Amino acid sequence: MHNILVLGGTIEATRLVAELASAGLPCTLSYAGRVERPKPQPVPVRVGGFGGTDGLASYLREHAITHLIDATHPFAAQISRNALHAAQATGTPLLALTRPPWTASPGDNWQTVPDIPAAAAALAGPARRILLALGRMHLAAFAQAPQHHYLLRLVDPPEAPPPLPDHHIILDRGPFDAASDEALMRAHRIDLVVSKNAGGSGAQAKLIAARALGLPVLMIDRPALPARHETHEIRTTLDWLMG
Ligand code: 3Y8
Ligand code: NAP
Repeated sequence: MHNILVLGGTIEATRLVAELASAGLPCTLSYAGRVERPKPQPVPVRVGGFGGTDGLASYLREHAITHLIDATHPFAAQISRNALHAAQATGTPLLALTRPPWTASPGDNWQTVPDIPAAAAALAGPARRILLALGRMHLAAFAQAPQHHYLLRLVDPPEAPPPLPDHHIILDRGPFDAASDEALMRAHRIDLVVSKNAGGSGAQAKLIAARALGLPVLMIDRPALPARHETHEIRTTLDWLMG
C-alpha cells in the first residue's frame, strides 16, 4: 500500500499530485510555508518545516511513508539535502523530480554568475532599471548596489521595506506569460533582468520577454546538490512509484 510524501512548491509537484489524486494513490504534499496562501491542491497538504533531517526522518517513520518524492525548486538546496539524508537514514525510497536548467538560445544575452552574492557584486556600475524577479528571500544581498532602480516581483508583501532605496514592488505569483512580462518590462523601462536558473516553464516568461526586447539577463546558476536518483519526467516518476 502506497503512502507517498511529495516535497512541493513547484509546478511539477502540482502536476504530479494531480496525477496521484486521479490514480487514487495516497499522498501528502508538503510546503515550507513560505507564502501566506499556498495554492489549493487535490490532496492533503502539510505546511511548515520538519525540523531538519532528523525531523523529516521522524515524519517518514511516524507516517509510514513508503515513497519520498523531492519535487522542490532547484534553489531549495537545504530541503533536498535533508530529504536525501532522511531517506537514507530510514531506508525510504527517494526520487527527485526536477527540471533541467535553462540554456541560452541564439538571441539571448546572458551573463552567468554562480550564486546570489555574485549577482549583487556584478551590479557595480552606473544606475540601471532592473527587474529583480527572485522573490522576497534574497533582497538584502542587493543592498550593496543601491544605485539602481529595482522592480521587485514578490508573492507576498515584504514584512519590512526592502533595503533598496529606489524600488517598486509588484505582487504576483507565477506561472507567468511572456506577453505580460514583456508589457511589464516595457512599462517599467527595464534594461536588465536578474533571474535564478530555475528551469521549467513557470518562471521562463521573463527570459522570453528579455529576448524579445533585446535585454541582457544576469543568470544565477543553481546551487550544487548531492547525487541522488533524479528524473525530469512525471511519467517516469509514476512508473517508479508503481514499480
Ligand atoms: C511556497 C507555492 C505551482 C507552483 C508555482 C515553479 C513555478 C510559479 C515562478 C519571477 C520568478 C521565484 C519564486 C517563482 C515561481 C512557480 C511555482 C514559482 C519565482 C510558489 C509557492 C511557494 C513559493 C515560494 C517562493 C519563494 C521564491 C520563489 C517567487 C504556491 C508560489 C522567485 C523563484 O515571497 C517569497 O517569500 C517567495 C519565496 C521561495 C524564491 C525566493 O527565494 O524568494 N518561490 N512560490 C512554497 C512553500 O511554502 O513550500 O504555489 O502557492 C510556487 C511557485 N513559484 O504549483 O503552480 O515551478 O518554479 N517562485 C525563482 O524561480 O526564481 C518567481 O517572478 O519571474
Ligand atoms: P530550503 O532553503 O531548501 O529549505 C529551508 C528549510 O525550509 C528546510 O530545511 C525545511 O525546514 C523547510 N522546507 C523547505 N521546503 C520545504 C517543503 N517543501 N516542505 C517542508 N519544509 C520545507 O528551501 P527554500 O529555498 O526556502 O524553498 C522553500 C519552498 O519554496 C520549497 O517548497 C521550494 O520548493 C519552494 N520554492 C523555492 C524557490 C526558491 O527559489 N528557493 C522557488 C520556488 C519554490 P526544516 O529544516 O525545519 O525541515
